[in-house]
Amino acid sequence: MKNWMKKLAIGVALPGMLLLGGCGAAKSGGSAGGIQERTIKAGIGLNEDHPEGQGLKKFKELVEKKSGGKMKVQNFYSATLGDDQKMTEALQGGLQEVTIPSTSPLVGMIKEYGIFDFPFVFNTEEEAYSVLDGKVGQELLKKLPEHKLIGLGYWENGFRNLTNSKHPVKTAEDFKGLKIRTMQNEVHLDAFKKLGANPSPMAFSEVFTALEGKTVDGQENPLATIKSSKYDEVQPYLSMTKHVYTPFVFLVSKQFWDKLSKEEQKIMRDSAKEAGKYQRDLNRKENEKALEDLKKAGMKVNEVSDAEKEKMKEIVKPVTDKYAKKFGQELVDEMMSEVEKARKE
Ligand code: TK8
Repeated sequence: MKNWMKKLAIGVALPGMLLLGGCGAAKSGGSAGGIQERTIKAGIGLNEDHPEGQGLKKFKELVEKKSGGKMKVQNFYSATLGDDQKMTEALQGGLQEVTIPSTSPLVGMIKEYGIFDFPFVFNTEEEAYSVLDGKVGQELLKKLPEHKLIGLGYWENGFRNLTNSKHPVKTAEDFKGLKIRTMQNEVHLDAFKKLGANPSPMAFSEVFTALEGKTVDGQENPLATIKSSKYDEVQPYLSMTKHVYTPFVFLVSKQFWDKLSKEEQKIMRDSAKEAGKYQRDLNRKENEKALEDLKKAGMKVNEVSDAEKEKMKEIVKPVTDKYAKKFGQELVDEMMSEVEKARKE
């Protein structure tokens, strides 16, 4: 390069670099090829020891390896960057690059995500995967870009079970009068009301304190979360209600995504997928192990019979019928036929 050209190049590049220097993620990119130095801030609500935390660690390893160390991922666990909703907004505003929230608190933004909140739809994780990784789940990912988000697939939160400080929940009757924290989600709220409980929606990071201070009697989450969040310290009863399956959705800020080259986008996509497979496998194993650990920790665990679950399902049917209309009956039917198909396989 001739000297004057160099000077010109520096003269043009320098002010731009200074301007953008404050936000590591926002360096020049565009859809040309190549890999640039990038900083990716990734945050989740759960702890590092949770399978979601371990999955995020795997994602970091993969991105850094595939990019030859140029793309760096900084992980933040335990809602240190905020709760699911707050981090999602940070992605929309371009202030954070990655988060992996439960789909449930996103229903205020994309109502159709509420179909995953219908109780007793899935019996096994595999049934859920067939819907999430199939047409229904993939169509829902396409709704994200208009909300300034990119979805790279689904990880697993899992089947939720109820814990509380009052009594074992074995029958539909036993929900009556229990003050239960729910996610910020209208289907959950209405379903628990129908069961006669007294639900109160709350961000995840407030739950431990609310349980400890007895603001609420109980909460519901997958076993791995109950263990990782140490709810056994404040909740004597664990009832295996398995009433609903919650997916995580892997989100990237669209502002950030649009700056990435095709090659960089592929690194993100492949890493999210590979780490997602790892995360789901680990999650299923951890949910099994967590049950034993929670028993050892002294929680009184009870099973709920299929007949009682059937009763609970009947009770909440008016709620699912109402929301099926709101979210789109066709979409719900599609989900159900996917489940039927998976059940036969
Ligand atoms: C963590 C949450 C959590 C969810 C909840 O950020 O809020 O109860 O189950 O896993 O997404």
